[in-house]
Parts: sequence; C-alpha cells; structure tokens
Amino acid sequence: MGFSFIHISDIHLGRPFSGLSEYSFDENIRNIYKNAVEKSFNNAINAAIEKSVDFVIISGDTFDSTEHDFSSKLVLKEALNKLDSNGIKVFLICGNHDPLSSYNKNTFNYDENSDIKIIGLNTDYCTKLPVLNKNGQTEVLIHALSFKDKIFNENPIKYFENLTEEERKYFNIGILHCDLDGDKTSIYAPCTRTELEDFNYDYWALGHIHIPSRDNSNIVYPGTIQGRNTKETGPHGIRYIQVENKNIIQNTFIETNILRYEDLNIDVSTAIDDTSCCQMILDYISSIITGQTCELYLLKINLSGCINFYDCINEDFFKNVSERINLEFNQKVHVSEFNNLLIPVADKELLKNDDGISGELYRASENSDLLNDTFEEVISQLQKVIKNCCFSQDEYDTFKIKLINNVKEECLNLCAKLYSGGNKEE
Ligand SMILES: [Mn+2]
Repeated sequence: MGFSFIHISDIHLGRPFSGLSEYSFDENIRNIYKNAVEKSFNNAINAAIEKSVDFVIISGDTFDSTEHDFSSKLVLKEALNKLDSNGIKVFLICGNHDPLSSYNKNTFNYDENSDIKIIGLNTDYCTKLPVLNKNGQTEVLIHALSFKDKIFNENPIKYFENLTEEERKYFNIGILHCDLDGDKTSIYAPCTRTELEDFNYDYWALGHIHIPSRDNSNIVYPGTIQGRNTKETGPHGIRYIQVENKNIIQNTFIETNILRYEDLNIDVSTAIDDTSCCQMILDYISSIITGQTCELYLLKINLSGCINFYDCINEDFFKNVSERINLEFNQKVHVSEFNNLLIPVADKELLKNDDGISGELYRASENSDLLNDTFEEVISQLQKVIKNCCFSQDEYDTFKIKLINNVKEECLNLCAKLYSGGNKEE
C-alpha cells in the first residue's frame, strides 16, 4: 500500500515583488516577474499531475490579502479544478493572510462531498478527515486547522487530538499554519517542535515561514513557492512525499520558482588583477546557474579577500562587471547590489615611514610594550567586572597571543585601507 502527495504553502497570490523597481524599464524582465508567481504555481500543479500524486496540501496564505483580487481567485480556481479533473484531492487551510473570513462561499462553492476541501468552508474549521485511496480504503488521516481570523494568539495544539489505537494504523498528517519555536506571544499560532512531535503524527504540513526547511524531517515548511524580495534567497518550491507501508520513502524538494534571489559571497583573494577578478566573478555565477531552470537571477554580490589591486576597485569597475554579466548571461542575470568587503594588501615598508594616521596606527600596532600594557589593563578591568574571573597560565598565554594577533591583523587591514584611501585623494 502506498501513496504520494505534494505539500505547497505560502503562495501569496497577489503579493508584489520588492526590489525590482529599478528594472521596470526593461520589458523582458518586467514580463518575467509579472508572470512569475502564476508560472511557479503552475509548475507546482504540473508536478502534482506529472507524479500522479493522490492529494495536494496547501498550508495557508494562498492569497496575500483578505481582499482576494479577481485574477488571483481565477488562478486558484483554475488550479483546484485542474487537480480535481486529474483525480487529485486537495486540502487547503487558511492562514493569517487569507483567514477563513476572507473566503467567499460563492466563489469557492464546493460542497461537502467535493474532493477539494477548503478547511472551514466545506468542512469544520478544525477537522479530522479520512482519505480514501484508489481502492476505496482509508490509508491516511488528515488533521487540519484553519485561521478563522487574521490573529490566532493561542497555542494551536489544543485543537489537535492524540491518536487512538485505531488511528495509529493510518498515516496521520497534521496541517497547520503556525509560528514554530518562535516568540510565545506571537499572534500567529505559536507552538514548539516538541509539542508537535508529541502527537506522533507521520507528517506535519506547516505553513507561514517563507524560507524552506532544508532538512528531511517530517515537520516541514516548504516555504513560499516564489521568493518576492532579497531576503527570500535561494531556490523556492514544494515538497514531494512518497509513502510505502506507512513509511516516508521519498521526501524531496522540487524547485518551482521562475526568478531567484541569491546572496553570493565571493572570495577573490587569488585574483592577480582587476580583469582576472572580473573573470572570477563570471565563473562563480556560471557555476551557480549552470543546469538551473530559472528565467532570471537577481544577485547581491559580496566581494571579499585581500588584494593588491585595491586601487582598481571603484564604481567604474562594478559598473563594467555588471555590464559583462548582462552580456555573458544573456540578460538572465542581474546584479542588484555589489558589496565591497575587499581589503588591500598592506605594504609594511610604506606604512612604517608614513607620517599620516595610517603610519601612526601601524607603528602603534607593532609596539609590543604598548600591546602588552594594554592587554594587562584589559585583563585587570575584566577581573574587576567579572567576579571569579581567573585564568590558568596556559589559558592566559593563549588568550593573549590570540587577542594581540587579532588586533595586529585588524590594524594592518585598517592601515592599508586608510593608506590607499589617502593615496586616492591626492
Ligand atoms: Mn502566514
């Protein structure tokens, strides 16, 4: 006996993207993000049909707003009907963005016998439903709860029941929109992982958190299907679960998003000059997007490392690299932000003889007497503040060496930065 299902959440139909306005002049990009959410949702529905799953779970926040706009309603209705006509059941709960009170019974006019269940609308808002498999037998028991209103400021676990001996034979799934392991005073159904684990359900289909769970546990946030801002980085999609004899034999993430936000940290220490640094950035991006299916990547690039061509890294460099990226990746990749965390290689000889602030700082950082005295002072102040603060000789020596070396390194980096900054102004 086996079955499979797809777990989707936080579709947020109707939610705008943020941080894309700078590209609004570009028609190609405009079209990509105009249709991204709908296409991503279609990818999810098509995956369910392709894998002929038994049912689809949607864990809340399907709409972004309580005012369901017509086009969003149409998108959802079409998706639900498409699943239904393919013999795939649907269990949809309401979240804080689309509480039960926002669903119009005239639009979602499914009766209680329909295989499309909008929890609270054609079932009780807190319900237990057996799911019949293709042979007409019960294999799965669904325990689901919808948000009645935008605010749910109580622990939702009291709405779920412990399993009876009879119920333990089934594969039990809890469907819940909640704030897991967060602030206990959260107004979005706060509860803990341990509390959910105690029910001994076989799978918890959660919603609310937009960053997908990365582990393979059975308490899952699939995350939003399409990231909408620079915080929702990385691949976004859905979960595909396959069950045999009550055991999960497959628990995989399927990417559905059309455009992807990425934060890239690129260390260019090994670049020898600005042109090789540019090539290194292009190669890095290529390694990220090769074999991926997204139509657009919006990157925030953090460049780090200690380099000896620091003077070449300026606004003009970043502008040129951005243009090369557009060209090389055929408009598929755009850089929304460059973060310059680079450090110049310090020329100790120059710093030694510099009569400016960088030279002064460098010489101070090389003065062992000064460093030793400062360290002793820090320790004695620490001992005054923290009672029973004592170190063994070994601890003391290790701490001293570590701290002084860190200070020297940071000073050297700062001196080199100050020094080259000073040079540029001349
Ligand atoms: Mn939510």
